[in-house]
Amino acid sequence: MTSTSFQPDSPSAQRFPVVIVGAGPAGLTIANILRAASVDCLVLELETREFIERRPRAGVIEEWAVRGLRERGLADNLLERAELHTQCEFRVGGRRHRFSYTELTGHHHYVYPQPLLVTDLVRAYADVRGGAVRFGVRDVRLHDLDSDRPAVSYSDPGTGRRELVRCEFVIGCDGARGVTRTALPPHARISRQDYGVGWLALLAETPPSSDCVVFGIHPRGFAGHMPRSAEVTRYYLQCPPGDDPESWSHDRVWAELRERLGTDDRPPLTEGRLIEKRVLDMHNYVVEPMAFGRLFLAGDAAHLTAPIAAKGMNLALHDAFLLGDGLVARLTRGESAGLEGYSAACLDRVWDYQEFSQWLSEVYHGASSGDAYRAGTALARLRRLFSSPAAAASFAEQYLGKSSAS
Ligand code: RFL
Repeated sequence: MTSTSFQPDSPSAQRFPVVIVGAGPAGLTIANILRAASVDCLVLELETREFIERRPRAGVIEEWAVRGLRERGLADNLLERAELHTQCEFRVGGRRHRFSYTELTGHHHYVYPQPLLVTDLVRAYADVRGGAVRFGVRDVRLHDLDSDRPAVSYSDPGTGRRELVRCEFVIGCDGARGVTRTALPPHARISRQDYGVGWLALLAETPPSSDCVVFGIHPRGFAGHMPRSAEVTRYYLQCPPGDDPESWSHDRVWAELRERLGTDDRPPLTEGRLIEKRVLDMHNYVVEPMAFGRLFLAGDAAHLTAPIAAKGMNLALHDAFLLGDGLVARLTRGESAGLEGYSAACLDRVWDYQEFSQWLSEVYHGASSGDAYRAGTALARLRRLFSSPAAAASFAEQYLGKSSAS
């Protein structure tokens, strides 16, 4: 392992059975599962609590994930406030194609903004269950991962001192830019895939312009419309990777959205102030296995899926349920099967969702690739989706996350 031994500034190390690095959906869900079983843990988070409770990101949550949260007492607000989505719409060549996945399957999506879920999870963990968390920590480092007594050190934001925490398990939930992935041993395999496109991710202070998610397939590039709430709508515009968000003025954004999402039989989009504007380079990676000795990775730290099919947070929750339950079994009953099977059980779903994202990416981006062959096959996929009940059923299953065992 690339972890080191370390002497802290403080004379005595803190002790927790589990240290979780990162307070996103994955880390906070695991922390809640542990606390509910009276297993102590410490969550170390780089940002402030206010920041993570406002950070806009995901919105679409799959039914099995909500069920998992509900069974763990973590979905009360979500069930009260989330919207149910039952259909989506493809706009191709100025024509609209409705896709009612609930009609086909009886199942739906929940839409609940990620910052609300994170707020619920922090409250449940820190305020209700009294769990330990340090916000604003700096320079987290992992130590002695190849021993039975690993440790994590960090710089305390208040005192500036380096603190050491001894533990039995280190849980890396620090997302795509975290530090725990840098402690992987050389035999860890990281598979990567780059779509070669960027998405300008936008949040607009405006009500949705349609009652459902809309995918615009256009020769100028993909555009997406994702309702988030009555006041806020997420939009996406395909752009070159690494594009400067500042080159996208308010007028340019709305002109491009109107062009790529326009149809003859719908009123124009309702414009509004853009409250988030950032370019995401569309790429994926998967770390295999997701566990190395006493280090376990979960969520985006272990695997990134570009937000093409809205799968990342769902995968983070799936990992969290399995890892939380596995840690509880090990630490309260001495049963190791859950932890031993953790990586393989997660990776089945991870690869299933990766494959679907790749399929969908070609549908979104083929038409604007400049390659007539790719454009032709992308349109063939869409025609099959709109005309073949078997293709439609298969798409609905994957879109809803029903294809993997839940
Ligand atoms: P997170 O949420 O990134 O949380 C990681 C946490 O770790 C902290 N951290 C550190 N803490 C301590 N020390 C360090 N060195 C640290 N480095 C980082 C960070 O501050 C953060 O608090 O990871 P997690 O928990 O794995 O959750 C993953 C999800 O956040 C992610 O997959 C989704 O947001 C992806 N995603 C979507 N997923 C869905 O399932 N449905 C969607 O509709 C959806 N839409 C989206 C998305 C992601 C997007 N962006 C911004 C990439 C839309 C967008 C625009």
